[in-house]
Amino acid sequence: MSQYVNEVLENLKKKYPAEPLFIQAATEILNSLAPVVEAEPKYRKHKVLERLVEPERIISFRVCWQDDKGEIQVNNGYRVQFNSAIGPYKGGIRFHPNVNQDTLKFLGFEQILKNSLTSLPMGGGKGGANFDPAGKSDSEIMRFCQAFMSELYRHIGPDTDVPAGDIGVGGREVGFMFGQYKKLANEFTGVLTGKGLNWGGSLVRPEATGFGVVYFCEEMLKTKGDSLKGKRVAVSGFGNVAWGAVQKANHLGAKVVTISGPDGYIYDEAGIDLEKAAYMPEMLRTNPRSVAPFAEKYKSAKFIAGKRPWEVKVDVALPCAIQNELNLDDAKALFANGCQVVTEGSNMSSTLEAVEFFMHNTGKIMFSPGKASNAGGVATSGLEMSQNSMRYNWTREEVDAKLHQIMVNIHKACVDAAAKFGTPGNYVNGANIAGFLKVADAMIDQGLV
Ligand code: 2IT
Repeated sequence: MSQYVNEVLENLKKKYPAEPLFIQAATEILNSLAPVVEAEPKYRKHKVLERLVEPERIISFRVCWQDDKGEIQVNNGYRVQFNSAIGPYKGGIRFHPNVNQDTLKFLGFEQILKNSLTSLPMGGGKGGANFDPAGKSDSEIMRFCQAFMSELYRHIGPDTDVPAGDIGVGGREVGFMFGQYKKLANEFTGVLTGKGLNWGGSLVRPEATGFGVVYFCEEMLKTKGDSLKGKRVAVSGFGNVAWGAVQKANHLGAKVVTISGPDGYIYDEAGIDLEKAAYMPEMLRTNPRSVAPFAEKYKSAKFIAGKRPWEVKVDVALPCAIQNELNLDDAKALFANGCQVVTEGSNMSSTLEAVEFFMHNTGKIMFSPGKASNAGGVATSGLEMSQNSMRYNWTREEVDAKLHQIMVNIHKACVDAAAKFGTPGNYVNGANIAGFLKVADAMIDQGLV
């Protein structure tokens, strides 16, 4: 408990009653920081928490475009430039119907600490639009991306703010946005990451988030003298993160028995192997709202409509879909079924109640928050930025080795910080504290700006 933390949180709740996701993220993070701000009065003196919870800048703009029928469409675009204490703003762009300022503030806040954990020089930011890519033609996607970038380009730059992909934004969208930025700025620079390999992208970036999740999970199991080999794994989602996680889990000898979509989950007792994983991106392109086609293509797979995969008996759970996809009942079900480790792949996969349940059962079930275990995506974006600056490309092996080492280092940073501040084995506290310290000290070093 910390009076300082409570005051800041109470003020935040009063000020932003319409931002439940941001308040959820802030509650989890600030509560973890209580022992740090109590031990070090300088953070209170410099009002670091009050400053940290306010984005440095939020850009909110209109995006007008024309659909294939010639109808005019109007969407809302945003970029939350949250914190630049340790580097240019960095973070993805999400296109999803439920995107609003609250969503992007929660994601941007998480991103500050995540990027700090990677040990690369990147500040925290996030952007997006309430645009639904489902069912849109390539031309519609292109026109939307161009309209979005026509406004955003004036606020970003390779040393200012470097966006990337997130839900609804992959290689195709990054391509269209990059083309429009280049045309408007008359510059070919590393202003976006997740670019195509022929025009400045990095090897391993597409699969990096999922690979990193599984590398992190393997490190967690290692602390118990165990490994993923032979484990039964439940993955949720079937997008970019889930796709990488399924592959790497297979590489490390695990058996993946589930993936999921907004409409239900796939249970495949034969295992979702590398060949089946290759079908996931195709399914995503065809319809990002349904995982059902997987069961039509593979006879061993069953589609369970309207449910989430956490009811399946597994050793390892990797939530890789979207925020709040794992609630208290799901956490209890996993625990009751003997699940040993939950490694988040999506940002804030678990509700506050589920996180509290996991923290309460530290020692009996291991749990890591997305900001630590999914940091491999943005870390590899950082590696893409380095390659762009050097005008040089590393090989697949070089990038993968760096990604792996970064995940090992993040895991160690979390374990060490958790132990140092009195909650050994608590990855939530460890991640929040380790991420915070670097940013907070940089903010103090740089004065009141
Ligand atoms: O949530 C995330 O870390 C991302 N969407 C990736 C951000 C990035 O800049 O690569």
